[in-house]
Amino acid sequence: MTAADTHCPYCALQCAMTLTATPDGRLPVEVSGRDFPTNRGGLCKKGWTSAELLARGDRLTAPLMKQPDGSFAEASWDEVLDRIADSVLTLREKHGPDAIGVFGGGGLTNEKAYQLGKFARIALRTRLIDYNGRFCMSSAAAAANRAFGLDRGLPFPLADLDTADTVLVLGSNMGDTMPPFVQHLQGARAQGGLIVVDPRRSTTARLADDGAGMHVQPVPGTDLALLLGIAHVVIAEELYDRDYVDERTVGFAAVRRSVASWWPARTESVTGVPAETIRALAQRLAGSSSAYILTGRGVEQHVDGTDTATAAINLALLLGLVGRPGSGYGTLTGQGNGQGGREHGQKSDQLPGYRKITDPAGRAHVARVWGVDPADIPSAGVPAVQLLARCGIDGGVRMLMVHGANVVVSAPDVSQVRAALGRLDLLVVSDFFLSETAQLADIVLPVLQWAEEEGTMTNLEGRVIRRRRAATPPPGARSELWIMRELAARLGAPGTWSLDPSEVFDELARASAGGLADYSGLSHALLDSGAEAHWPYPAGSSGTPHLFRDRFAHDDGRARLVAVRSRRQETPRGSELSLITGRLLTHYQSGTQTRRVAELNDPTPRIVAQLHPVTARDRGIAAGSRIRLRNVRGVVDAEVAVTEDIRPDTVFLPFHYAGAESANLLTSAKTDPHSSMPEFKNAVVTVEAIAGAE
Ligand SMILES: Nc1nc2c(c(=O)[nH]1)N[C@H]1C(S)=C(S)[C@@H](COP(=O)(O)OP(=O)(O)OC[C@H]3O[C@@H](n4cnc5c(=O)[nH]c(N)nc54)[C@H](O)[C@@H]3O)O[C@H]1N2
Ligand SMILES: Nc1nc2c(c(=O)[nH]1)N[C@H]1C(S)=C(S)[C@@H](COP(=O)(O)OP(=O)(O)OC[C@H]3O[C@@H](n4cnc5c(=O)[nH]c(N)nc54)[C@H](O)[C@@H]3O)O[C@H]1N2
Ligand code: SF4
Ligand SMILES: [Mo]
Repeated sequence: MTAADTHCPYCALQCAMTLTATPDGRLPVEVSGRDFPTNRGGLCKKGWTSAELLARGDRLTAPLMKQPDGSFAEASWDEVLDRIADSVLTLREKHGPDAIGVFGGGGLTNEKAYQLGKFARIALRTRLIDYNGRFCMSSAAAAANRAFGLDRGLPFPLADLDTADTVLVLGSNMGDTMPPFVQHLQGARAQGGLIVVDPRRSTTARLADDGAGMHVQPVPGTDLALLLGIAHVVIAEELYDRDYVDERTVGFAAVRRSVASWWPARTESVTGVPAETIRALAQRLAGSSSAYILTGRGVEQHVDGTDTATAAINLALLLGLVGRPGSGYGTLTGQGNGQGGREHGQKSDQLPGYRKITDPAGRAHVARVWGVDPADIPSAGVPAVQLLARCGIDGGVRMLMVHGANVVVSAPDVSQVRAALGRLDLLVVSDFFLSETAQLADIVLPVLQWAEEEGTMTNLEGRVIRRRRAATPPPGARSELWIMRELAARLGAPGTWSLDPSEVFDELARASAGGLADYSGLSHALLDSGAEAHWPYPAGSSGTPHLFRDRFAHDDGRARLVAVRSRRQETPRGSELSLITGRLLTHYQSGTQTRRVAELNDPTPRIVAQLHPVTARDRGIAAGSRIRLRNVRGVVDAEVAVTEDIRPDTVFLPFHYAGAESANLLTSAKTDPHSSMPEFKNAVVTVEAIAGAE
């Protein structure tokens, strides 16, 4: 047996595991947990069962081409690659390069994400690339960039949390979404200092029971007001850290003015959180010797998500938490490579190393590494929602390539997305299973799964880690590096297109040199030697586990306190309810992977809505019966779980299900003006019993 030390294919905690396979790499592969600072040997059920997917019979093993009758037929690689290249050349000739779009993913390795950004710009020559990370951490990223001049999920190693006495968790449910994370909250729980803000009594909120802390249950979408209210108390009661604010920040006066009118009683009237609780929160945070503020998707996936994350950062800065040992602010990245996936050029406005695509010096540097003229690098594209909306419209995108996303399940307002994809001349989807998006494709390209490839990922702490190959891929499947090289050759593209992930990494490292996310001191060999590798890791350095200790990344070294205002979001009227969406323990994202593992799927094979008993009674809805959620965008029928865990004015749906059970039939494609994050966590719906249903 041979063993490979690697990391889980799923979330950003990137728990360490060892995969043991037969010497010839044949299946089955065994999974065991491995000691590592984030998981300390623990894995959640998704990690334990991850290798099952390697052996699935419905794995894609040959390219597929859509037939006139709508069915798929297997095709040779030459056939599909020629057809894709021909389409690119024809469309480019007829409509210009922006007739072609690329949609990437935060699950891709750094090497693939880097190569995809380069492929879009200098092989396809389009400016239109963006990715599903836009749906994930973009609001927190925009807020951190604005405040600190740099965005890394956690600017400190996760293990720092262990000794905290207070942790304020805003809209994250890591008890379900990153179970091994919970061990890092034990210190705060022991001190009675775990504070969880969530309209739902989530698994994580429950961890604050029995003296371990507090669950604060605001009206959905009012977190910004709540944070302004806490900041009001911090300033009014002079609980803020005056020296820190003077020495390390700018913008205090404007923030003081912006929170002046958010006295506790007014904040209570908007958020539903009692005024005494708001005061107690401010006092607890200010009185702690070791406090952390963390945000998750619950507060970020809103049209005011950037401002809400900004308000959380303002609070952390007022209290002097950021960059100080034993305290901090951070956001939890989501996808396996949610962090690295956006540092190397998949984002519509960025080049490798987190460079702005509009920065002439950055363009010149990257152009040198790519072997092209800076003028040959296109300008900024458009963010994910806008990219999807351009599909098939006049003068818009005619061909879309999707790598690592299942947009007809996970994008907002999915009936529009489905219609848009249907209007394309050519949809090309790379995946290892026939996802719902792949089912709509004209061409499906079978690619490798995590345990079949080498590469690197960057976890929620900005730590760069190695993914290692443990199993032989099925004959017929190809690496995405190979697909890009083949297409680049057919398109006569400049540049080098290596198949070797370690060579691609070296090029990425050079391209990132001097950028904010500088990987230039890193290589596969260095990572294999066991080096701790938190970026920025410039050549000659030993990395940066702790950011902002001495200075922030703005030119003057100071953080920006940014005054933000609470604007009214769409709120329910009459008998309408707020719909919030989120995740379940055993499903992952659009479910392509986890719906295929019996142990993960069987607990919740169908969509179940959470509804408060009073709300159910008012509508004549019995526990376990079926209900209909409806708004202007769509209709979803679901089984109902009647539970006091949710506010009476709110209904919760998981978004892991496809087709008629997709929660995103109801969500809106309106986006945040700073981050272009859609409003996943707040929609208005009516809820009724389905007549005749048991
Ligand atoms: N099991 C599992 N784990 C995962 C994933 C998965 O799909 N399944 N996905 C991974 C990814 S990509 C991500 S981004 C992370 C996400 O991880 P989390 O951010 O923890 O996940 P969510 O369940 O989307 O949202 C967290 C909580 O936000 C709450 N919420 C909803 N609306 C509001 C609001 O207006 N205010 C507040 N304060 N809270 C609100 C929800 O009730 C929910 O409990 O998880 C990662 N881990
Ligand atoms: N309503 C609602 N919607 C949401 C959210 C929410 O909270 N509520 N959360 C949003 C968030 S945070 C996220 S991150 C998105 C995620 O949404 P999706 O983009 O749909 O995420 P996945 O299901 O992980 O899709 C990844 C697809 O790529 C495939 N895949 C995995 N690895 C690779 C690879 O290396 N190469 C290729 N080519 N394919 C690969 C998988 O099989 C899968 O089909 O959903 C967003 N949508
Ligand atoms: S917490 Fe995340 S990384 Fe860890 S085993 Fe579960 S899915 Fe994998
Ligand atoms: Mo995410």
